[in-house]
Amino acid sequence: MKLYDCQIAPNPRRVRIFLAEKGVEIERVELNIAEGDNLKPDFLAINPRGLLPTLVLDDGTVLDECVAISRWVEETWPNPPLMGTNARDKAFIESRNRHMEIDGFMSVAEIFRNSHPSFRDRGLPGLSAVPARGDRPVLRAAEFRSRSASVRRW
Ligand SMILES: N[C@@H](CCC(=O)N[C@@H](CS)C(=O)NCC(=O)O)C(=O)O
Repeated sequence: MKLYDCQIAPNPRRVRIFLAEKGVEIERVELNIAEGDNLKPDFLAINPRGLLPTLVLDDGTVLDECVAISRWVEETWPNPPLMGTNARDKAFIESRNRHMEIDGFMSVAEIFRNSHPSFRDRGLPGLSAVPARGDRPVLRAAEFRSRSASVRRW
């Protein structure tokens, strides 16, 4: 089993935090996104999306997406449970995770990808940046930030 990782990138970090909370060690292969390691043919043969984190299981199954990898870890090492143990908690955690990803993370990623020159042709290989039209991603990120400050804690 191998986890394709990148120390400087936020999505791989989410999985590293999840693994640390679980106390689970997985062999890691460090790729340097800044140098384009993730866009080289060797890695694109593993994950054609060219995105990290990517986990390759012992049976050859390739999992990408932080939440999918975390789900696999949660089911494989159930303790301590991090994704809820009953219907209410599982649904609550899933809903908060989607708020964070869709409202927060994606809007910030759109701003970054469409405005930072280093990320012109990144995100998905071959898909170039589209200069942001209007301020919608900025407004979405600000809305998420203000809503998060007042969200009910559990
Ligand atoms: N939705 C994906 C996002 C993965 C993603 O965008 N990863 C970034 C690092 S934070 C990446 O691999 N970028 C490669 C690039 O920009 O070339 C997930 O949750 O894992």
